Amino acid sequence: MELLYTPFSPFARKVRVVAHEKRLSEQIELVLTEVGTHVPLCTPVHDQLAAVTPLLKVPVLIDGAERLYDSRVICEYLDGLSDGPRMFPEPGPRRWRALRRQATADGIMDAAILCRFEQARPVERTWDEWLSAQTRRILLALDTLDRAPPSADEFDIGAVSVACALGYLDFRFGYLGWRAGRISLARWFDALRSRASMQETNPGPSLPLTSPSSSKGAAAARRRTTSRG
Ligand SMILES: N[C@@H](CCC(=O)N[C@@H](CS)C(=O)NCC(=O)O)C(=O)O
Repeated sequence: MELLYTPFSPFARKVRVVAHEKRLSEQIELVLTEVGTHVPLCTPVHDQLAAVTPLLKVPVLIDGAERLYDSRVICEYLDGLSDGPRMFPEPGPRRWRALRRQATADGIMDAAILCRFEQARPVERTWDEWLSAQTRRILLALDTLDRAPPSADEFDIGAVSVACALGYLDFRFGYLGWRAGRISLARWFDALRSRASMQETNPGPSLPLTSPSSSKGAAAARRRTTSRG
């Protein structure tokens, strides 16, 4: 199998964590793929991606004739491929809880990535209200997760998604200080970070804690902006 990915994509990380938990990592070749605002549309790079996904986003999993996207679909596909721990519980309260957590965490990642694209614009074209609206969405979702974080025995797709969202906030949005006032969620995440699947997919050291709302911070955030999530 081939996984089209970028190293910092939290959505690709979800897939890589699930692959690790299902003991499938060795069967998956990681294929570094260019995506993002810096790649002009209608280039050969986009044509290659368009051949496997009309959405021009990673992750994409290629398994023989299968072309699978997005992260939710790929994770469920991998869950069915091996006997490793079950990531998508059977229908019932536990499943809906896991899927709702996945939706909440994916929403955090979507909003965070929209912020990254907005921060990549020239200063004079940055839409501050839009950035604030996305940030509000992230903070509200974090509050929801903090009220009922996954329990220690729930390392399912909901927990994986939440862990990847929080890891991404630590990596790119340290200035948000998401742990403040969210003790339950912070404790849960800090206990889980040592898990092998999380360690092996860690994007590396966090970037400096800089707020793009200050002009200096904005310049720094823009300098750090890359295509990779
Ligand atoms: N809902 C999708 C989201 C995937 C996504 O947003 N991927 C980002 C990288 S983190 C991407 O490829 N963005 C490229 C673009 O928007 O041009 C999933 O779950 O896989």
